[in-house]
Amino acid sequence: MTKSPGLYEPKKEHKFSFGLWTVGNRGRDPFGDFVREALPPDDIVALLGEVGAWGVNFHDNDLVPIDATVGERNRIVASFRKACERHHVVVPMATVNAFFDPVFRDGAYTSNDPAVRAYALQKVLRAMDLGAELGAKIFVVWSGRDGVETDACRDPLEAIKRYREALNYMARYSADRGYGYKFALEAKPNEPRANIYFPTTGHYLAFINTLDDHERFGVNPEVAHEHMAGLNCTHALALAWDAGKLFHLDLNDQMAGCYDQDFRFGSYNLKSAFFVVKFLEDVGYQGSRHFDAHAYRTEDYEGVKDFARGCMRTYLILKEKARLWKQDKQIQQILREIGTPGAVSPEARSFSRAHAAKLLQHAFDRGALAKKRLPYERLDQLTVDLLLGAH
Ligand code: GLT
Ligand code: MN
Ligand code: MN
Repeated sequence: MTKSPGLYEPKKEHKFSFGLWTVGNRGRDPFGDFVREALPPDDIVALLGEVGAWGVNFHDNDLVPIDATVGERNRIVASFRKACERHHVVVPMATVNAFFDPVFRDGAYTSNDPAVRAYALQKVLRAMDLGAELGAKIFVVWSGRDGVETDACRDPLEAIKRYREALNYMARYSADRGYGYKFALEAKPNEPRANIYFPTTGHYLAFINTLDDHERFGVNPEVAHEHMAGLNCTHALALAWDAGKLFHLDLNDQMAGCYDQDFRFGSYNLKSAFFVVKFLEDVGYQGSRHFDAHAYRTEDYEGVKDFARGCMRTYLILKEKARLWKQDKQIQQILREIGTPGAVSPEARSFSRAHAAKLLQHAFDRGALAKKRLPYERLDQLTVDLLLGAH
């Protein structure tokens, strides 16, 4: 197998992006304090430029402190814009932090306190202004704490209604300002609260249809969040893609049943990472390949660079593996075998009264159908061989 030089080098056209909160993550967890010093946003942009990333994303307060004056905000934005230009890094997506401050301890858009809900909305509008000023076209909504520990505190129907009102408001504001945002809703089953109202991508896909301006809304599936729920991320991506709703995505990794780990992409479950990449490349997904992950707490900033480079490199290796998978003769032979069970009769493909009548009369050879070989063991092993470089 010949590899062109630089095959695994990130290029702008790959659209790899990272959040300020990802490479800027300082390693604090519920049991231990910061292990890395704070890196100013402009320096994070320099780091991303150095490792070859295309884009940088942020929450409002990753860039502008929550209590900054207007003057401070404008100075920070001007300097950040210059850093992005200098390091050839763009801002494809922005989002809002409506979960960190204690004011959001009972959620943001679903809080029982109307003043908290209004404050959350004000914060979103300002975050949308900030993102638009720096060129963002996607606005991610991961609401964080819109959930419960006990359902005694709120009627879930009321929560859903409040959430809908907030999203409708955001879309109207974006239209009114001419921002042209596409909103990408990000699900997570739990953490930081026991149960989040919109726990999976599938929940959001159903909910979106109830929004006023529903064509402006799509989803931001995260590999780790689907895995936290014990689900298959590739299937979530497929459902979103099929609905025309795959506006953005968060690539990372996660052990099932664990806390929200946000590991380097492909670091834990390589095979599922492979199918994620294969899916995105097969369908021709054109959006950001955003890594919502952070380096192990044991690393310094050199290690953070290793982490960021690793995310992109693994993606590109898996992209190449996906190409090889489609060329592999043995794999393709099995795919042909399992995909051609004789002519597919038209009466089973689309309904008409005549088709249904014909279908109802047809005598199936159930025994023969049940005996047809499905060599998925071999197919999966060939996939494993290819991934491990043993083919
Ligand atoms: C936070 C969360 C992520 C979201 C980020 C965007 S913040 O890190 O765990 O999954 O994508 O709000
Ligand atoms: Mn996560
Ligand atoms: Mn995420």
